[in-house]
Amino acid sequence: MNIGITVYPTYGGSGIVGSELGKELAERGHTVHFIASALPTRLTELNERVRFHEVEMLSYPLFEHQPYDLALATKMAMVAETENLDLLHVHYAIPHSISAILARESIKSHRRLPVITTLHGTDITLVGADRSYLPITKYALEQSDGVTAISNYLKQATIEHFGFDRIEVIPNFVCPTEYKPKIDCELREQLSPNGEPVMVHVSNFRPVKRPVDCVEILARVLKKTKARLVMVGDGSERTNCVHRAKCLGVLDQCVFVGKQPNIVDYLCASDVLLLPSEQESFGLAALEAMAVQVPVIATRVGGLPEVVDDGDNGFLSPVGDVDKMADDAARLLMDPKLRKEFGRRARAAAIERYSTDRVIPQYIEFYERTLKQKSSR
Ligand code: GMT
Repeated sequence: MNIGITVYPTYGGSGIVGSELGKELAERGHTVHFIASALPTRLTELNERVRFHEVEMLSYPLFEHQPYDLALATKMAMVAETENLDLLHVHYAIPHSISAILARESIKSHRRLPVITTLHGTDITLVGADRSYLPITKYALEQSDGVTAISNYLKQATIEHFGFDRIEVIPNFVCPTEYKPKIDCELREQLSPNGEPVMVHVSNFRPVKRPVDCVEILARVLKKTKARLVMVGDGSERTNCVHRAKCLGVLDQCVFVGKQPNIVDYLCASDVLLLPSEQESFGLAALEAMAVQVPVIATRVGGLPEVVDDGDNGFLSPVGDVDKMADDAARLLMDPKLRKEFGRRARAAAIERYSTDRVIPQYIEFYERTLKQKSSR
C-alpha cells in the first residue's frame, strides 16, 4: 500500500507512535509518505519506502496567523495525487482529521482517499471535549472512514464525550529487539556517580504529567534509602521541579538531562520509572520502560491499568498520593530481587500484549478492511 501518515513532529507520544508505525509498515513492504510541518523526530532515516513531504506555509500580509490546517489539507491532496496514495492515516484528531477530510473531499471527483483517524488522548479528553471544539471533533470522527483508539479507556471516553462508538482499539506497541535490557555502564555512572539506585521520569513536562510529584517522591524515598532522580524531557513544569527540589533540599540528587533522542538508553540505565500523571490514555513511557525490564510506579488513571499490572509488574496509586508512590518505589529500590522479578514480568507482559509483531498486523488488517468498505459503498 501507499500510505500517507500525518503526525505532530515533536516529542509527543502520538508523534512517536505515528512515526514508529510508518517505519514498521515500510519494513513490511509498504511505502509511507509522512506529511507534516517538520521532519518527525523519530524519523532519522528517509529512503525509498519512508518519504517526507513538508507542509509549506504561505505567508501573506493579510494573515495574522497562517492557516496551517489549510496548508496541511492542500499538501495532503497534492501528495495523494502525485504519490498515488491509497489512504491517509492521521494521528491526533485536531486538526489533522479535519485537514484530511478536506483533502479527501477536494479530490473526490476523481480519486478515492479514505481517511483513518487514530485518537491518542487529549484530542478527546481535553481539546476535543472543550465546548468550543466538541462539534468539530465529533464531525471529524463521524466523517473519518475508520477510527482507532490506543486503549479501551480512550474508546469508552470517546463514547461518553461524543456518543461515537465506531472505534477499533489498536494499542500502542514496542519493538522488543530495540527495547531490550542492556548495560551501559558509562551512562549509568554519569547519572549516578556514587552508585545509588536510579529513578527515571520521561515526559514533556506538561502539568498533566505532574513531574513535580517525582521530586516529592524522591524526597520521601531519600528518608529510607539512597537514590537519584533522572528527569528526561523538557516543558513548562521543569522550572517548578527545580524550584521544589531546592525547597526540599534534594536538588543534588536530581539530574535534569532535557530532551533526549535515545530514551531507551536512559531507561536501561535506571531501576524504576515514575509516571505520576494526572491523565494518561495509554502511557507509552510505561510500556517502553517495561520492555527493558524497568518496573513502573504510576497513577491509576486512564489506560495505565491496561498496561501496568498493579502489584505484579509495577505499582499503581491514586493521583497525587506521593506517600504511597514513594513507599512503592523505596520497596523496589531496596529489594533488588523483587525489582528483578517485577522487571522480568514487566517485559514478558509488554511483549505478550504490545510487541510490534502483534500490533502492526492489526493496523494493516484495519487498513485493508477500511479500503474494502469504501469500495463497496
Ligand atoms: O494527548 C496528549 O497528551 C498528547 C499525546 C502525545 O502526543 O503525546 O499523548 C497521548 O498519546 C500517547 C501516545 O499514544 C499516549 O501514550 C499518552 O498516554 C497520551 N497522553 C495523554 O492521554 C495525556
